[in-house]
Amino acid sequence: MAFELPTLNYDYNALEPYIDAQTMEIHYSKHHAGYTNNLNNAIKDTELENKSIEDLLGNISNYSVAVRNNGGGFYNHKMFWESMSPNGGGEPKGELLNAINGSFGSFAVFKELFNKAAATRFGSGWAWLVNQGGKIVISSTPNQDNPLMDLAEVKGTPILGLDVWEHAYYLKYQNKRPEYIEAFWNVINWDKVNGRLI
Ligand code: MN3
Repeated sequence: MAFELPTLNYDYNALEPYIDAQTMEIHYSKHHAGYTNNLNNAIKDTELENKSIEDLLGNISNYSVAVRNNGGGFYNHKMFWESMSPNGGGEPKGELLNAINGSFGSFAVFKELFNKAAATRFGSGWAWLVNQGGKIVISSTPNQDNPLMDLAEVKGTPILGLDVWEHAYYLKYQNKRPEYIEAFWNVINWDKVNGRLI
């Protein structure tokens, strides 16, 4: 069964001014659609066709570079779109806030460490908040890798991811990745992130 490009639950301009409509349109309809199509092509007529995306990623060291790059791209972007909302921003509550305070001491420290992970990932990649059985940690990965992959340095279940590929911000922010990272905090859907933890 082929993977399908997930629906975007808001308009391309819904996250403005933080993420501009043109970037959203190209990112979703070209990049994410491309990863989805290329993943399907990479697994077509193979034994991988009937596996879940989680199953593919969890055993990714056994598969081709095409499955790794496009399977990661398919999963990561789905999660990324769902992690944002026009009504997002503010601060997390409930279990997630408890977990953040437990791991990092405060929301402010967590934000600083996440920003640093996103800003210092060299080249293209992602910053993550990762659930390791109730304890949450921050990590980053290159390319379209993610913490579900068996070859990830920091493994666990990603509950928040930030795309720091240039295609995610260059039209609006050019070389100013830190400004894009700062803008992201205004659109994070904390209820969704909290729901992934519990
Ligand atoms: Mn991207």
